[in-house]
Amino acid sequence: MSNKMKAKITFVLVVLVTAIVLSSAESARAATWTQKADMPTPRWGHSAAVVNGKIYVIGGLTSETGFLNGKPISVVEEYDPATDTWTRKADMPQPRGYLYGSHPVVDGKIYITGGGKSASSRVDAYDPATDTWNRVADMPTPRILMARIAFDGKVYTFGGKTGTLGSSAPTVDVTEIYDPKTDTWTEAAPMPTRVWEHSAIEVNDKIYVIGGATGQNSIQILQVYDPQTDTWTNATPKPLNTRGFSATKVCGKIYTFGGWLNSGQRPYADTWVYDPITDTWTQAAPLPDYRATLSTSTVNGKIYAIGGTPRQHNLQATTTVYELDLDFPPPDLNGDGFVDSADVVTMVDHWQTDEPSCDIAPAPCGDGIVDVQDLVLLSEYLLKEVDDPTLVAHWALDEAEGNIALDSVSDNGDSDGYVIGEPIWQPNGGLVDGAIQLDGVDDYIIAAPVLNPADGPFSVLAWIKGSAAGQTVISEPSGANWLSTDPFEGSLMTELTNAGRSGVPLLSETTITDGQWHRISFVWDGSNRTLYVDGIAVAEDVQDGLESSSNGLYIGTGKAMEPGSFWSGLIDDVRIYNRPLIP
Ligand SMILES: [Ca+2]
Ligand SMILES: [Ca+2]
Ligand SMILES: [Ca+2]
Ligand SMILES: [Ca+2]
Repeated sequence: MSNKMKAKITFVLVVLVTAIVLSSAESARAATWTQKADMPTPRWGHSAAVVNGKIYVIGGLTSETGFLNGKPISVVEEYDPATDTWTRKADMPQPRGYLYGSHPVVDGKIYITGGGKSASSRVDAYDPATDTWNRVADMPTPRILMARIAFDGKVYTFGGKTGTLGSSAPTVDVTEIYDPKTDTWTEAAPMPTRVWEHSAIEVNDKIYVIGGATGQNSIQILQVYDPQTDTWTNATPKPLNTRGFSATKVCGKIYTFGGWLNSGQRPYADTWVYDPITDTWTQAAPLPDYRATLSTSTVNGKIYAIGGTPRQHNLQATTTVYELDLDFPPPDLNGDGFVDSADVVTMVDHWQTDEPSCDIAPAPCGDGIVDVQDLVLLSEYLLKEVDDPTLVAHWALDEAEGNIALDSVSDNGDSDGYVIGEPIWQPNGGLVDGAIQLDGVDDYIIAAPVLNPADGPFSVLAWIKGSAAGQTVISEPSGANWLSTDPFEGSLMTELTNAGRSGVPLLSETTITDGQWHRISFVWDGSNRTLYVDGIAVAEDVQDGLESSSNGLYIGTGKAMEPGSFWSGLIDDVRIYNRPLIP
């Protein structure tokens, strides 16, 4: 170890000791929805914007029977999440409904584009600092039900409907951009697929235009606009096609809530999360109630879902405010179930880098640099029980008898393993408490599927002690060998690879069948796959996706249970996380 590194670690330990003494943080909590103070004015089809940590809910429609009968309103209400209080602000100059989603904010001013019952081209700017309204240049194309987003000091608007609201109102493909500096509009490349009741969110300089409807029907589509090149591409659409949903972003991921399949259908409560880095969708805690045409806003990493309608007919306007407190994992960076000195060393190894799993502060999204702030936050978790929402399965293998290997994560027993072939439990012979000893002939454990490798970044880890090459630690029945050894040297390898003919196994040159305990792991971070042995990366390559599979898992035999693929030796503490680790 260099003197520089020693100095770093010494410094780190001083910070840690100080932080532990001062710390009074609670342990991690689970993702939960909480109902907050009702909005004074019930509404649906409104829109919201965040300025200086406060949410401004603007316009929308009141309860009426029938979609076309909603009455637009001009009411503006400010919600302060810090105090859970509402304040009435200056009305819009004219009532407007059919807005949906978020209003763009540029330089602290909120821009309300179009809307109305007949499509309007009017644009008003609201300044929360002075509680005043100011009309600006009209949009070229009068519209309702468009998507809009602020980016790089401009307001981007996409698609929507023009004319008078109704089934015959034409859907338009226009991309129109407003520049507040010059008070002018310009046109950009139109949307490849014209949609309405969609949403737009910007992440890393790309604008994701999600879902919506063509004609009367919602479609599965994710159109991506690049403002730098004025070009469109398609990405993986949300698995559930919806319109009238709402979207917001937290820590570079897009969260979408509710919406409906089509008019006349009951709204969904579903929450779908898109990760632009991996181009994958996952589900998260659903809304507490069915909602369409709601607004969602993010303040300090928490999401506020406001108003909207729970019904398909007789569109009842609501006043509800639900807060989603997201579930961020504890800084157990190496995935051993503890936050301790090993994690401190990992953080120090990534000091002054932008390693995402170490960049935890300021919570919840980090700031692109691993520094003292991150270490102080890590120290708040030291010596506390870790409740990790990203741990999706954990077979401790601490049993003393029987044919069930308990999964400590699932509370309904769904992922408990069935132990076959009469292997020998070793309650005192494991690396972490007990382990299981397999005979290399017909012993293995089978478990239900816990994670689809195609769904997003994940890590799989195990302690092993074995002595024969060609054997497998973890595999998927009729799928891939997740962690196995090559038949010649007993080096760690994986068959987890992308779909199609370009997929090849990843082989290390590190022998793990030397009869010693080794911590072996596979990590896919969304763009690279890496094999680790005892904390050292032993093989890595670029891999932008992994093949979809959900057949379950074998522990201790190969995907086809070939003779020779059965593990002869000990296996302990098998863990699967749905995030990338640094094992
Ligand atoms: Ca740890
Ligand atoms: Ca940081
Ligand atoms: Ca046996
Ligand atoms: Ca164990």
